[in-house]
Amino acid sequence: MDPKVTKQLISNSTKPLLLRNLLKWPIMQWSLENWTEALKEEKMIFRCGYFKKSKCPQWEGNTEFVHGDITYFIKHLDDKDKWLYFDYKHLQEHLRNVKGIRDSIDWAPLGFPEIKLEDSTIWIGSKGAHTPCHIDTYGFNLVHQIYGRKLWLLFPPDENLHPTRVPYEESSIFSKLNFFSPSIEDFKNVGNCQKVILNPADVLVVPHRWWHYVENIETAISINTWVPMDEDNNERLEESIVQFLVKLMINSDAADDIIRKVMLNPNVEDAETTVYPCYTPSQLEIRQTICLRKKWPLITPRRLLSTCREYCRSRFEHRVVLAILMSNRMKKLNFCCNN
Ligand SMILES: O=C(O)CCC(=O)C(=O)O
Ligand SMILES: [Fe+2]
Repeated sequence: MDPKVTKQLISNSTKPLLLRNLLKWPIMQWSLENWTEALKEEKMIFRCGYFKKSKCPQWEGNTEFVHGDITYFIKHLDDKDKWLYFDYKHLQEHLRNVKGIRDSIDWAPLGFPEIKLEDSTIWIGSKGAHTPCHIDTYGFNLVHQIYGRKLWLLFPPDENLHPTRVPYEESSIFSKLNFFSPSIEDFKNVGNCQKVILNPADVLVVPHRWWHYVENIETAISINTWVPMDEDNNERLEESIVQFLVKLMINSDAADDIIRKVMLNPNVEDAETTVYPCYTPSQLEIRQTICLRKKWPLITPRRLLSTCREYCRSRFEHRVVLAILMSNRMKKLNFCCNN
């Protein structure tokens, strides 16, 4: 198929799209021995989880991190009690000089020739390694299975999978549901699941804001890229408004320690010095873990926004608030000014 047509079909897709046996990158010929040889000089960090029942998902903050290398990974592949995941690694920062990877990455057959190694992310995991169910806030996702098989469970954006979120967090919204060791009661109202098992050479298109739970059903490697969308600007704007209003609230005279605790992330001590980068899922999960452990409320941005609106209405001239909001928007989201 003409890549331009493929690009259109992918970009317009509102349901997951599975393209079987499509991409044939040279690194797909590599055996585990070839991977071991190619990565032997690389320092790696693995998320180490367990094959055990747990009430909550195995949040990143609860799992251990192990520094090692590919030989360590291979040595532990048959462990019965634990799994290892070199996950969510931007190739721009990791393995970028490994011979063969850069030249292999080619999203052109899908109509995205401009996407290179710098915009791609790699996931290398043993059987059982998984990513708790979440929504990626920005863009849509192209996933290419390189080695082994991987299970994907997908749900439409409006399915209630019990999102967890605290202010100042973006990029991902995690579900409280534990798909790795599920309890039946938690899932009694969950439906509309689409199950996909990815084989090498398959491409999965995950549309904007679809929930996904992902688990390696054997040793597996995949590479993906999130393609930005116009909608991302709205998401960023909403995030910015949330940040701004929360800051306004917690710095006001009316705010007491309880409001601060509820509104701020557990590890944000001082709102004045807070900067707002895009947080990585690891930071996000660590925060969520702390939040869950301390039994602090997890608030959705929408609820927070309405709470903030009420708060502002009762204390400020509405127009003043709007003006501040707009200037804040211009400052923080300078891409808005350029559009
Ligand atoms: O492969 C995984 O474990 C998770 C992948 C994922 O969440 C993504 O590509 O958005
Ligand atoms: Fe994701």
